Amino acid sequence: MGLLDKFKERLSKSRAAVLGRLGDALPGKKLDESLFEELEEVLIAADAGVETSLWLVEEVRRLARAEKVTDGGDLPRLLQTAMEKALEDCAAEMQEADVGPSFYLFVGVNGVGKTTSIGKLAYRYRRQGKKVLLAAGDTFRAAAIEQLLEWGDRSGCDVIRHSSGSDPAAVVYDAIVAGKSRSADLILCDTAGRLHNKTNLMAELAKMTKVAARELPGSPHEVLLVLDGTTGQNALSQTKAFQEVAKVTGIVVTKLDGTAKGGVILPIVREFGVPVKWVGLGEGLEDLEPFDAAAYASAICQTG
Ligand SMILES: Nc1nc2c(ncn2[C@@H]2O[C@H](COP(=O)(O)OP(=O)(O)OP(=O)(O)O)[C@@H](O)[C@H]2O)c(=O)[nH]1
Ligand SMILES: [Mg+2]
Repeated sequence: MGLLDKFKERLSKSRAAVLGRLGDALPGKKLDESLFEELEEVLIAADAGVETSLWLVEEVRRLARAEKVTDGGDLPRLLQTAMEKALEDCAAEMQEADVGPSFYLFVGVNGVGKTTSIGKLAYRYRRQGKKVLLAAGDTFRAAAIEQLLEWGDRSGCDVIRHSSGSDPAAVVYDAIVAGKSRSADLILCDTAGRLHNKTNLMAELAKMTKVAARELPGSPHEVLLVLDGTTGQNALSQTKAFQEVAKVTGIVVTKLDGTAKGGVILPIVREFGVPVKWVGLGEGLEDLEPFDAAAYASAICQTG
């Protein structure tokens, strides 16, 4: 299945929340203020956020005027264009080290899909022929290390680990030493799920970053904030909180399959200016895809 088809299939509930709510009766309807108002309500209900929804409607209004379009049947196409514009700065490229391994740190609150996303990404990079090491930086939750070991098995990657309860910064140190001596291309580092108001856990994150920067200058090359797409607006407050304590360079939005809240990607990108780099579209090994703004906009706005 191609990327566009996969986005269309997995984002079908989010499409239903936007296009489905606007109704099949768009063609023939007048593209007037009452339809714009309806669009605004639908976008807000689909978790696009108030500010971004207003921006999208204004953009659609502007496009309609410029193209002298007056039929409701054109609305999905105009909305698609507006969404693409909202997401235009969203290049999914991952930053890489000039020499030595690239070190990527995954952060986020509990249960959002950090460990799963690491496993999927490891599998993807392995298939590209890259040498990938996993670092079991979640020493806090019981069974977190075993869970990462399992993903190591599934993706064919070694896991650097210490015992449960040990200092995660020491895991970072060892993973970087191992990564250098084994000529790894990538180190993907797990962390414990943490609430942004737990200061000790946030301080721990700072220490991990500091050790990485010291042992591997230029790292972490990416700090990826993982957000659960099913939590809608909550994802926005998490982004704000994590941005205040960590240099978030990209976002992974998980669990977009089977949720109607996929509109949340729009305000994340527009209001925080952080690119969404990856999206989780299911629980399988191959269900992490690079975020593609055009495919996303098309999946939300096009039927058939
Ligand atoms: N449907 C679906 N489920 C997902 C996706 N990504 C992760 N999950 C599920 O979400 C649950 C939590 O995933 P984890 O990877 O353990 O989350 P975590 O952030 O590491 O959790 P903690 O380590 O407890 O903080 C698991 O049951 C995953 O299978 C996704 O893209 N789609
Ligand atoms: Mg985890």
